Amino acid sequence: MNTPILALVFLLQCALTLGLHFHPLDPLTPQEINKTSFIVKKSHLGNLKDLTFHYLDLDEPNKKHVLQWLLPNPFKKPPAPRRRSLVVVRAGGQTHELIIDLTASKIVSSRIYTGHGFPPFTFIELFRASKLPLTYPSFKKSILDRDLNISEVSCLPFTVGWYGEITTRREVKASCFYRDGSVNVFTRPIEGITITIDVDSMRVVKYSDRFRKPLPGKEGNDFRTKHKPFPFSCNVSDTGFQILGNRVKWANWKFHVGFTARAGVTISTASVLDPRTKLFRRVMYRGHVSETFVPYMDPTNEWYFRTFMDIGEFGFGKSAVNLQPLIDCPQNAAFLDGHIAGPDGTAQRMTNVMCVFEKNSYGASFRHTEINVPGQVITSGEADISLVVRMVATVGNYDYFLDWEFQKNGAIRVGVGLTGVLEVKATSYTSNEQITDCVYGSLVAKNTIAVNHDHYLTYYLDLDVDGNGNSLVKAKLKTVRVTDVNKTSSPRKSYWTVVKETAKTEADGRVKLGSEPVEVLIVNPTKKTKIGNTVGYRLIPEHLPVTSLLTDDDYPEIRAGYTKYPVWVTAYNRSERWAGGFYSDRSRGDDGLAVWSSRNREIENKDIVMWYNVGFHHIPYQEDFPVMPTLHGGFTLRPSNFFDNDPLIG
Ligand SMILES: *[C@@H]1O[C@H](CO)[C@@H](O)[C@H](O)[C@H]1NC(C)=O
Ligand SMILES: *[C@@H]1O[C@H](CO)[C@@H](O)[C@H](O)[C@H]1NC(C)=O
Ligand SMILES: *[C@@H]1O[C@H](CO)[C@@H](O)[C@H](O)[C@H]1NC(C)=O
Ligand SMILES: *[C@@H]1O[C@H](CO)[C@@H](O)[C@H](O)[C@H]1NC(C)=O
Ligand SMILES: *[C@@H]1O[C@H](CO)[C@@H](O)[C@H](O)[C@H]1NC(C)=O
Ligand SMILES: [Cu+2]
Repeated sequence: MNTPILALVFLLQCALTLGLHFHPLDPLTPQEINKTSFIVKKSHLGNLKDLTFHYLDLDEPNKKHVLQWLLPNPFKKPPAPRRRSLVVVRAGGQTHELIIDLTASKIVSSRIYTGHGFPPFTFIELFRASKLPLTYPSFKKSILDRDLNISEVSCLPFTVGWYGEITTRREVKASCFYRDGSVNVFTRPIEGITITIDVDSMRVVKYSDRFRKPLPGKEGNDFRTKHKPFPFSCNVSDTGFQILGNRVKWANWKFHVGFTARAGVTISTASVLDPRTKLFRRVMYRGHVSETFVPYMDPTNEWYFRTFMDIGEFGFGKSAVNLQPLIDCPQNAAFLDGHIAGPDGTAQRMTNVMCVFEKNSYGASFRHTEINVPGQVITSGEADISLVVRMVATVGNYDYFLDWEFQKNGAIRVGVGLTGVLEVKATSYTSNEQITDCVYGSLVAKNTIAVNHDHYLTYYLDLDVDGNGNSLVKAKLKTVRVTDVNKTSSPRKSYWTVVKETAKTEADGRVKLGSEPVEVLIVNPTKKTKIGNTVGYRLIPEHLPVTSLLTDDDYPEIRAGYTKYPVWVTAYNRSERWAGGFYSDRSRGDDGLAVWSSRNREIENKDIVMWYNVGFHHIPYQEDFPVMPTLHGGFTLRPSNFFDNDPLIG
């Protein structure tokens, strides 16, 4: 361990070269974002028409280099990985990928992307697309014909997916809603109209007005709370947490928090203290939500295309909201800002988009009462306090809570909360008893069908349990019959036992949960506990797994084939991060988790990545209107023979 002097040298070294709490995975600073766009604008691309920044993020340094740099060795410390940014711009009708070396202030690579799919939309594009219908003559006529007032119409651009077209362009389809004094825009769709917009030229390229449906009323659609936030004090513990730059230290955990336009919160280099050795041991190199997939189950002309990939098409970081004290985060929360690049490539501050707080579950993290010691009643236990890092992404109508929760027992819980307003469709029905045909959803209010759909939040989990070399183990519970030979010795006829299977290749890394009892573990086959068990972490889903019910030949399924299994384990590859592909707008499923996994690489005792789909089949119910009470899901990664005993006892 460092002596105080060594620690001081180390701190001075960091402070001098890089800023006091530098970490190689720190998100780009506002200065670095500005510098990147400045360099791009000065290049040949600066002369092209419509230079727009769609992606601007840290070009993640080589993992080996990062890990070496993080080793606590102040004298032999290697130079910090060079700061580089990865940029995707659109200019002259093409998609350009660039890598900028920020230290040398130069472009180190530049190429035109010619594959399928497009980068995320910018907010300016989405804003302009939302305003376009309001000046489009055919639309104005449709609104007038419906006896509606165009000043009270709001349109929203929806991404369109891919349905086998040979050539595609960057398109959105606008759906329009009638406010008429109401704040819940999404509950009053003007049904029957589809407006296709070419986003590059920002023109309406197709317009159809096929039918009319009654406009759902305003009654009962106000989602504003009538209650004041309840100020409470939760005197959780006196340990508290420390945030130094992007590094967080709390109880027995230390980790790094980042924020990117695409993923939102990222957790990196999470390590947990071993109470026996007093050393931190590695658990996870990087974790974040990688893609979301929200396909609606209505195949009709106005609805079939609604198969959203919110992270690749919009960005969860870009959609992050300012968190509200006492509602989104408790009184004891610390709020953190993030920075993203705007469409012009300059840094934009996103204030209070993350919060960090200690959470008291008001359960015990353990307890025991012992009454069998003569003359004594011995009771022990501890309050269950954990540390939560939270963000909320509001993507159009939906709001997603995303939590990373660090527990003193060594577990990491990932929590997802779904709330917001459902995407609804206008109908002439006012009572469920009138409905005889398929309406593709539930009548949740008069003239209002909430359409059936799914949500899949796919988590990227680069676990490095006690080192890089990890394996996937399926611990299967098998029923054993007590054989005739033993009949006389045991009245029992059966029991269950555990049969462990280690996955060899990526084909074994696709795990169907729920069809048989099985526990999924990521182990380090080269590390054992004192008494010889293989160290590992196991996955504990909070709900029965939800996987896609679409047929394999359906286009949304071709794009999101990775929703067929809840768990995937792949070989680590720095470029394989986004489950639905990097260019997921109008993607064709040719880049993405399912394709990478089909390479069938070896995954035994290798650097591996686990992917977990937190899925929801959403059949809407009346209580989901006008705003949906938060629905929770998630999973826990829990130490399993990682420690020598209960880390809460130490
Ligand atoms: C980045 O550029 C924008 C636009 O020029 C400017 O407003 C902002 O202050 C810059 N930020 C930094 C940290 O230099
Ligand atoms: C249309 O709405 C606008 C703004 O909401 C209002 O000022 C105007 O009077 C309305 N026009 C008609 C014809 O109702
Ligand atoms: C919280 O702690 C403060 C000061 O330690 C104390 O005055 C207050 O009563 C406590 N509140 C609760 C709800 O326990
Ligand atoms: C079953 O019987 C065999 C032979 O008698 C014995 O070796 C074995 O230990 C017994 N197993 C159990 C579970 O009792
Ligand atoms: C890493 O992933 C990229 C994208 O899938 C692929 O092109 C490349 O061949 C992979 N590299 C290795 C070493 O597998
Ligand atoms: Cu839903």
